[in-house]
Amino acid sequence: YEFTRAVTRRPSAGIVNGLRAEDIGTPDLAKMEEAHAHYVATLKKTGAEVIELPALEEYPDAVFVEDTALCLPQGAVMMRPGAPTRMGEVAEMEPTLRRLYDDVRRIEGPGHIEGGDILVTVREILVGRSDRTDAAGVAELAEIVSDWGHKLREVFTPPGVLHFKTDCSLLDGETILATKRLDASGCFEGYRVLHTAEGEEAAANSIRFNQFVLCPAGFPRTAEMLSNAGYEVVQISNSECAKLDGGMSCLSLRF
Ligand code: CIR
Repeated sequence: YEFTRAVTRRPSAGIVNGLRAEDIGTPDLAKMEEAHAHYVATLKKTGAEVIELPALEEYPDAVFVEDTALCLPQGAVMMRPGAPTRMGEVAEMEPTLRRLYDDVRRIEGPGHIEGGDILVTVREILVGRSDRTDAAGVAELAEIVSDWGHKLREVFTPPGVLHFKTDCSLLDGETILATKRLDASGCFEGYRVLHTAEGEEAAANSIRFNQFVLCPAGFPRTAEMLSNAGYEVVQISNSECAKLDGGMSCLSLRF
């Protein structure tokens, strides 16, 4: 949760065609751009360098850069998205990470894995199997990160939930914010877990970035619980990304 860099990508007009589990309306580009600018400004306010990549019209979901790579201190791993329309986003991200890292590896397949299913904690890397991340993808990542001395543990994303991190986020070295439904799976044993408030499950996709916890706006009870627990909460509008099942973590690579 302590980072010196982030990579983001500006949303494009293509977002109207972004993937979604359920159609709850068309995202509005101007509103998404405004929220995105607030998000980037908040990351920058911590003193981190934010590399802002240009919009990509041809990939409707390209604003959700988190799914394209895993960035660790030792190197970066290019993902292999389970969503066919998102596969090309990985090659668009790779040159940027090659400039920043000496060691860049690739998930070659046949498995699939998306960054949204990966939660890096201080002690291990948790990867949730989901509709986008399969056993072969997890196994290939496990082999790569073991070269770098990391332990990987395979867990499960609840049915009907897009990504593992849709339902959880790391708050500090020992604390995780999670929905009750995900915590009930037992995957966070040994951690301190704070639950999102009832009916505010979408607040689980927050991020701790240096001194701030960036939370989607509109979940007042969870935001209050976090500030009472001592976290400095910044609420960012997520109305447009939410239409595409996206949240705070999806919008950046952090390292
Ligand atoms: C998708 O379905 O792939 C995008 N509409 C949303 C991706 C959200 N990414 C994330 O949670 N890491």
